[in-house]
Amino acid sequence: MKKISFLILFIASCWMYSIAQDSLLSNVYNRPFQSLNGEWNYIVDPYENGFYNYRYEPFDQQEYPGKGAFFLNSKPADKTDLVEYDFDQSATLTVPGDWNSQSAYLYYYEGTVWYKTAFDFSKTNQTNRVFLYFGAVNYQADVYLNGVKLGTHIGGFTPFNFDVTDQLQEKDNFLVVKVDNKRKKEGVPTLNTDWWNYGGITRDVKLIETPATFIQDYFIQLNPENKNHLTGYVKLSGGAVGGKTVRIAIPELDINQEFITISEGVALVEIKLKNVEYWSPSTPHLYTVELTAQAEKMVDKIGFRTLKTEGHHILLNDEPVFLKGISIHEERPFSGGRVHSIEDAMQLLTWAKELGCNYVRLAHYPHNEHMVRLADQLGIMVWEENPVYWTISWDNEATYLNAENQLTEVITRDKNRASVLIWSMANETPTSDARNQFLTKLAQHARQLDPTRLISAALEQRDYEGNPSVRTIDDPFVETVDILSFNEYIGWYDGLPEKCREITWKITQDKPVIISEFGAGAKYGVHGDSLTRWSEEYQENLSKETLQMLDKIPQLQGISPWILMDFRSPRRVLPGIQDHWNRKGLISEMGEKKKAFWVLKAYYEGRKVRN
Ligand code: GCB
Repeated sequence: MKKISFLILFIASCWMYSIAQDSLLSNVYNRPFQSLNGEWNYIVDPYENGFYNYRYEPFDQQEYPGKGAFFLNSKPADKTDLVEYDFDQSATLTVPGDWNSQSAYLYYYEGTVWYKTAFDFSKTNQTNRVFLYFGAVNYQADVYLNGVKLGTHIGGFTPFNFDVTDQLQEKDNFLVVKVDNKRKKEGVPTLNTDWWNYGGITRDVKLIETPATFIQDYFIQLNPENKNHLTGYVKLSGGAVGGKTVRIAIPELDINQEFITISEGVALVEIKLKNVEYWSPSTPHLYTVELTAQAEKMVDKIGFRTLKTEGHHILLNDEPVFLKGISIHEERPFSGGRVHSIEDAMQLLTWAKELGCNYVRLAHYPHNEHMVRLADQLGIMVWEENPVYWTISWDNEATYLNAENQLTEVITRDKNRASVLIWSMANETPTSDARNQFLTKLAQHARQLDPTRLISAALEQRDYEGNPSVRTIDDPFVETVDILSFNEYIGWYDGLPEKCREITWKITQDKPVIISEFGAGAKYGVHGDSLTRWSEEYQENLSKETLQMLDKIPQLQGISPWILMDFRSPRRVLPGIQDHWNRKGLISEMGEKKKAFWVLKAYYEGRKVRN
């Protein structure tokens, strides 16, 4: 009975995909591609002169836009011709990469920058399709190929693609992208955050070639109710997709099975397994999974494990697990800026490993795909988060749809990663009816797309019945989540470190508790006694006090202190200390370990697996 209900959930989830994401390709790192990374010409356009005519009407909605429209990449026809821009004479930025850390003039810039690149492309087979894929563009991208608008994407941290088969030429293609990172009240995130609003084409850009009918997406996971069954689906797109054969092979497990697509190109998958080596932090085994459909064959590396909660325990492969974690921003060590390379992801996760972590909270937005793929390989469990942060416009339907779309895109990208345990809906959002409805709807959406993961959100703690020494989570959203998580800053924003000794916790729900944040600011190399703000000693002392306090929560199943490395934030202005850096890192941006690093490492070395 349970198995049937699970299958129904999966069927529902593939239907959700066909409605929500008609063309987003998954597994882009294992498909044939041509990279468009490199040096792109750019024009800074604070007044959006290349987008609107002087009556403030968008050029791309005019029948005859005229030469002022930047997406046309116009050139003067002769010496008398007036064209007031020239991409080819403009400077270049490296793609992928944020603009703020590539040019001193753009360090604080928030607004529109136009990017342009040129390329040739030859298909390997004339009947093939070609997709133009962006790993992420912050925040809004308007994309034009050879003078034709392909579309607009909103949301700075998730992938999107366009089918460009009909627009592509063999020679002299020009691709123009208008990137706008202005913060907006109705945006996701909204105006106010505590991180740098890095603008630009921040992740890989590539042309991906597929056969006319192709594997768009698949979801292959262990059935949480049965450790010897793989359950999921493969979804074909392009042309007539019903009644087609899809083959799944896992050579190491002697699996080679065929399935037939039933409708909308979806083939439901049920595979019996024997002798599986389950994925876990101590055995991060990944199987090579081969998927074949029509003319296409692709591989992925997938780990198999079960995940559920039982009372206040988190069970990984039926064993309780304590999440020894650290929060991470997608900020590049040493040189600054947004992380986008495998090397940078490796540096951050290597530090997490050195700290003794088996878990990372990727705050406060979806990080690049390398992070989760490396986490799969390294055996690090992951919390992924939607950028619903602080004060979103809860009543605005477009804001909700934007948040839902960003969530759909990250789930589409990462749902086959064994490391991903938790989809977090939001961070520190103030309760209200509109907010509760917004988050509940979002959580329902996540569950429909992915019935195998746990749902959470970083909530807030407060006084229990007006008593400041007893703390609780008083938030209607606790009913919806699988894991109770909250941020707390007792001893930093709330009193001094020794206040931790007075606090007791009254959490009434029998669900696992993860402390999603705690911490203190310290600048590396600043020393003082344990009550001197910004000293390493204060941070060290508060870490010790906090860990002792949190250990008294009976349901405690994990922590992810704030934060692995110092990160840029325009909110942090204290001269000589912050200088636009949030200093709560256990490691400085130059890789120097502060005293609190060793406190947490020692705690993790001695930490029991279960409470
Ligand atoms: C928080 C936020 C985080 C901030 C942190 C801080 O609660 O979730 O984004 O950076 O506090 O440093 O104040």
